[in-house]
Amino acid sequence: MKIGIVCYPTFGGSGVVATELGKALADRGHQVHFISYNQPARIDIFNSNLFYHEVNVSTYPLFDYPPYETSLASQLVNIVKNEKLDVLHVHYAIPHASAAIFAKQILADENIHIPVVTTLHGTDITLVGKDPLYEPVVSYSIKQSDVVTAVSESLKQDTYKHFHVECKEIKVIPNFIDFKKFSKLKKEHFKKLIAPNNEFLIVHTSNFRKVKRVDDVVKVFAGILAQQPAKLLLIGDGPERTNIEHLSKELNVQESVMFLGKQEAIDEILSVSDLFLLPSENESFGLAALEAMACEVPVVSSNAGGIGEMNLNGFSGYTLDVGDVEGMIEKSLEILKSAESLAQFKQNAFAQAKKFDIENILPMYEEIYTSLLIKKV
Ligand code: GMT
Repeated sequence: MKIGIVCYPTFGGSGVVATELGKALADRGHQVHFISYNQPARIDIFNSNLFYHEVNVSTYPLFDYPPYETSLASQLVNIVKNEKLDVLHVHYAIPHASAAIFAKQILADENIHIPVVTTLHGTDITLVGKDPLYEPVVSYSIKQSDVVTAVSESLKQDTYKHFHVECKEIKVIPNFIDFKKFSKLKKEHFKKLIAPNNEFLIVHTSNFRKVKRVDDVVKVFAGILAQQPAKLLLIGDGPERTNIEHLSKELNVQESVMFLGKQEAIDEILSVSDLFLLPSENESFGLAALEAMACEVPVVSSNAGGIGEMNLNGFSGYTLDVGDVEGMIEKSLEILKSAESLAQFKQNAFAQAKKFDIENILPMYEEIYTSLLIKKV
């Protein structure tokens, strides 16, 4: 099959899911065309089934806001025709779904039928999408997509709550891990380097936006540090970083907090970590936590959105109410209280992550593409 994948090229979750899905589809013999404004992170250019098309936006003095969506729609039309694509799979509703629907309608005018699969990821629904500024376009794009998927049951319900799309079936296909490419590595020397006194390594990865509540990460860490020797590894960057630096100083834990910035080799860091914190205000799925679990790292998280569908309370870690810092400290210490307890939670975290093996999830997407192809004939 020839599949066009439209996504954000950034380190964010939806881009990672789209890229990993495309790579796995290419490994299975499909021809995959990534369409984005930059080459997606983690893409493997040495696979003969993988192609990358850059979306260019020409500027003009009149344009305070360069028309990215128009450019994307036009280029989708050309790519579908030139590459004879069978299906377009767009990740993140804004503006990918509406651009794809526009391209679909232009192509229909030329008697070319291109099915569009839209995967909703989270903030495209729960934060940005429901903004009245975007809502009508997002609703229309959802209704006009041939198939709509959401990465959790919680996100599916949020979509029905915020948009008038009751008439549209939304399939839940959870995010996944490709264990052949992402699993615990032997990095003992690395652990010795950052935790020379065998401190517990607590980790958090995000884009440091308000919704992630990184301040709670630092507060929970301060509570852990008061009881156990530990270090906090903060991976990622974003608007909250300066506040977090200040808070670390205020709580007098700055010596034990390491800001690692954006990292590609996250699996290497996770491989030496003991506990992952994800106290988000809202989280449709929490791929970062699943990646931690795949590297045998238990998770203490909030129970917001779809996190609880992935992090099983009392098994792979604990889920607590948003903002329950004391509870998160207590449960973190419970996991770390003994070598036996930590080993059990690590084992459980891995077992839980295994349920989201790409081998189980990828066929769900292939089934959708095939059903659309059959309809097309
Ligand atoms: O805000 C982010 O976390 C980034 C965002 C994205 O689209 O890149 O992540 C969303 O999609 C991820 C992949 O499906 C999910 O794992 C994240 O939970 C989701 N983020 C939120 O819902 C806040």
